[in-house]
Amino acid sequence: MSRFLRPPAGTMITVAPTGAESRRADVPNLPTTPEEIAAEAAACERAGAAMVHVHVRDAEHAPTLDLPRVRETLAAVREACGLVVQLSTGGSVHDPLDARLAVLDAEPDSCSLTLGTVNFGDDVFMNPWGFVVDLFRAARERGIVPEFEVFDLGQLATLRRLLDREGLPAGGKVHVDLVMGVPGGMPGTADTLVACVAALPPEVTSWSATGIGRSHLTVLAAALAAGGHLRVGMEDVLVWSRGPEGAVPVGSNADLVARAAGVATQLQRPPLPVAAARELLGLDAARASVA
Ligand code: KMH
Ligand code: ZN
Repeated sequence: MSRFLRPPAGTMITVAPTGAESRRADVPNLPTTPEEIAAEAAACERAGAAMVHVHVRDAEHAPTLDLPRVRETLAAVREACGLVVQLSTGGSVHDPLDARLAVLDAEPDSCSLTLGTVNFGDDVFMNPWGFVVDLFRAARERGIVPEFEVFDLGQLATLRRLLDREGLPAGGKVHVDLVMGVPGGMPGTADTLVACVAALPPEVTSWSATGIGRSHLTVLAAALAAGGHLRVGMEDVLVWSRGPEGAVPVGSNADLVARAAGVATQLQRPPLPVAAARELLGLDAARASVA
């Protein structure tokens, strides 16, 4: 329980601006072009984010893992801001495993690494054990730091198995993101979050939480209270508030980051600067391990 007694002094805020699920036709302010994603990332850095979780879209705004387009998007983000760049290896539920692995060739600072297969709405998000191991090894060979995405509590047992068999990732830090509230995954409730935190392997050096859809604010508040970091963004939530007048849509990713930063600051866990996030994630050590 000691991790509850000494919460981290700051809050690392990750923004996930785009995702693979929402259609631009339905969400006109969803950033999808390299320029839009880069500009949104820069605005989010000013609002308090330290890392950006990037999904790439093609010229028709559809999800793509096309490597030249991935490289172009990453280059635009790096040109526009100093955020830690995390590339999604989850892609969309329709992407083949080999293409999801190949995005590491774009050399992001970090990559998502989901620890198991999960129902995902009416679809299935495939992450078989062999793929988890391949992705872990490929990231370590390249000095890329994985963020372990956990959609269900049982996936923490898979993290235990992975660390036992493969050892620590590049850089030696172990960062977990609890993704809560996906239809098919664990619910986005405070008691579920606390159960996950209690089940984190001792090698875990930091964790964050992401509340999908209606669970967004519950998970944000619970994560801060339990000593975690945050992920917010239009990949995860498109409704800013609900009231008698109906649902108010999210204005921008930077609005979501600013709200999270404000709550974190009120709780004396202000946003971590990028340099502190790099240290937290072991990025420089990871890079040095392959230099
Ligand atoms: N789009 C989801 C199927 C990740 O980025 O690694 C998977 C996802 C997780 O978003
Ligand atoms: Zn994602």
